[in-house]
Amino acid sequence: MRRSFARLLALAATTAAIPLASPPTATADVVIGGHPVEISQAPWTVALSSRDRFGGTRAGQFCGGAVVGPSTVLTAAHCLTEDVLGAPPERIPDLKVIVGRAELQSNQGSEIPVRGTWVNPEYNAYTNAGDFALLTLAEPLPQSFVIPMAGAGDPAYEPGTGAAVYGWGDTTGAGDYAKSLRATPVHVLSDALCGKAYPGGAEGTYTADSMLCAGELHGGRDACQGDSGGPLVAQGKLIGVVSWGIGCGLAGSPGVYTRGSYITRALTAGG
Ligand code: 4AZ
Repeated sequence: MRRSFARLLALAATTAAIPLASPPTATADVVIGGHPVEISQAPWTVALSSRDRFGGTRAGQFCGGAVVGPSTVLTAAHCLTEDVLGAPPERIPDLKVIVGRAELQSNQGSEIPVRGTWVNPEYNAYTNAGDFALLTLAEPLPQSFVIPMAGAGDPAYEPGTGAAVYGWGDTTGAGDYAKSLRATPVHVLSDALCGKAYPGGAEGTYTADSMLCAGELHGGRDACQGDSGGPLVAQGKLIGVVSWGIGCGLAGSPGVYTRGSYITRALTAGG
C-alpha cells in the first residue's frame, strides 16, 4: 500500500541509498510466523516481476499474485500504481508473472509476459478500498494452476476459519525478504474486530464491504511488505488478496485483505 515494499524498492532504484522506513517491531518470524512451501503445494501462487524496475537479485519480484483463470492473475491494485512502478504498467515492457517457481533465483517454472492489465476503477488509494487488479497472461496456463474463488456466503469467510497466506515478503518486519516462497497460518477475524483495529487513519480505513482481516489475536503471524497481491486461501479457495495493515505481526493490527467475494461481485457486475 502507500508505504509498500515495492514503492520503497522503486524509490531505492531511482534514488541511491534511501533508508527504508523504520521497521515495525514484529513479534515473530511471516510471511511472519511462516514456513517454506514447495510450489507444488500452492501452484496458483505467482510472483510479479520487473528486473528493469526492481533489480535482478530477487528475480525482479515486487508483489505476489494468484492464478484465477488460465490466462488471468489476480493481484492488488496498489501493486500496479505509478507510485510503485514508476510508470503506468503498460510502459513496463518486462512486466512478467513467474509461475511454478518457489526459489526466486532458480530457473524452475516459467516467466510469462503480461499482455494486459486492468485495475479496479473503484480502488481508493486513501482508504485502500477495492484493492485488486487483473493481469492477462501472454500464454495460458493449464487449469491445474487455477484456484477457485470463494463467492459471497461461502463458509470460508466465517470468523475463526483457518486460512494461509503465501508470499516472498519480509519475514521479520525488518526488511528480510524471503528468497523462497513461504506461507503462514492465520484465522479470519470478525468485521467488528477489524473495524476497531482500523477505524480510519492515515494508513487506511477498514470497510467490510471490500475488505476482510486475518491474523492472530496476539499477532505473530501475518503478511508483510512484499507479500502484497498474494493469496489468502481457506478451504481450498481464494478468500483474499494481501492489501495493507499497520506493521506486520503486531498484536491488535491484523493484516487486511481485499475480500474475495467483493472481487467476484465486482467482476460479475460487468467490471
Ligand atoms: C505492504 O506494505 C503491507 N501486515 C502488506 C501487508 C501488511 C502490511 C503492509 C499486513 O505491502
